[in-house]
Amino acid sequence: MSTTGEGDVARFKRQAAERAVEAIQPGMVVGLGSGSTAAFVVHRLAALRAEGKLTDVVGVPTSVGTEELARASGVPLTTLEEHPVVDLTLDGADEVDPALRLIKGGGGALLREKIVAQASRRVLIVVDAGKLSPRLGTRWPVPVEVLPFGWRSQALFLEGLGARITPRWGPDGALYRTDQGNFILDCAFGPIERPEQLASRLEARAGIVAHGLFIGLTSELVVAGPSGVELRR
Ligand code: ABF
Repeated sequence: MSTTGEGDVARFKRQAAERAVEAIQPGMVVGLGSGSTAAFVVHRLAALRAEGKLTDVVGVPTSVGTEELARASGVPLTTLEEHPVVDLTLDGADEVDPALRLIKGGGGALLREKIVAQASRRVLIVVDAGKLSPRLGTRWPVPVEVLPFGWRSQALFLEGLGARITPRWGPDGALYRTDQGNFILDCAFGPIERPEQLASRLEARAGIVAHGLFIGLTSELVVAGPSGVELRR
């Protein structure tokens, strides 16, 4: 019997990312996601550029971290101001259900990731098979980005919706700040029966800037696991 160790997960992420990069066509404006899987996308794109391929592709980064990685790798960047429509976005996820609904934001970049996804003609989500879940909320909390102003009121509101709240902390021992300077409340709802309904309630609340439920945004999923790399629509 084979086991799936840490090294295997990294390999699956790389394999899925490399397959996803095959969807990039010359001249495209490409949304560059955040996280370790999306980092494999940036590395692959940089390697292809070094071979003289896809040299006219430009990226829209979804986080300061991805922007820094792309710059360091020599991948040219643009902005949504210059290109308000993105041809294709490649991004990771924390949890994916059979309807290709997602939980994202474990890395804290959920707001920019959602803005870029909503600005994209096509969104390709790239994951290792360990991210697949029968029901969202089973294996990951929903990250909710809140304004610092009134954040404790938002925590009470979220508890009222049934969540167990963990404010996210940064490595400096202070509350974690997103690229926009906001806080994140990780909300463990348990398996979520109606993600659309929960998303609507979160979106109706002032002070909640973004949430990690990505619904109706995934065009395709590339998933890699012990049985190979698979494309799902
Ligand atoms: C981003 O990175 C996030 O939305 C998600 O939280 C995370 C996935 O991380 P990794 O690819 O490192 O598993 O896509």
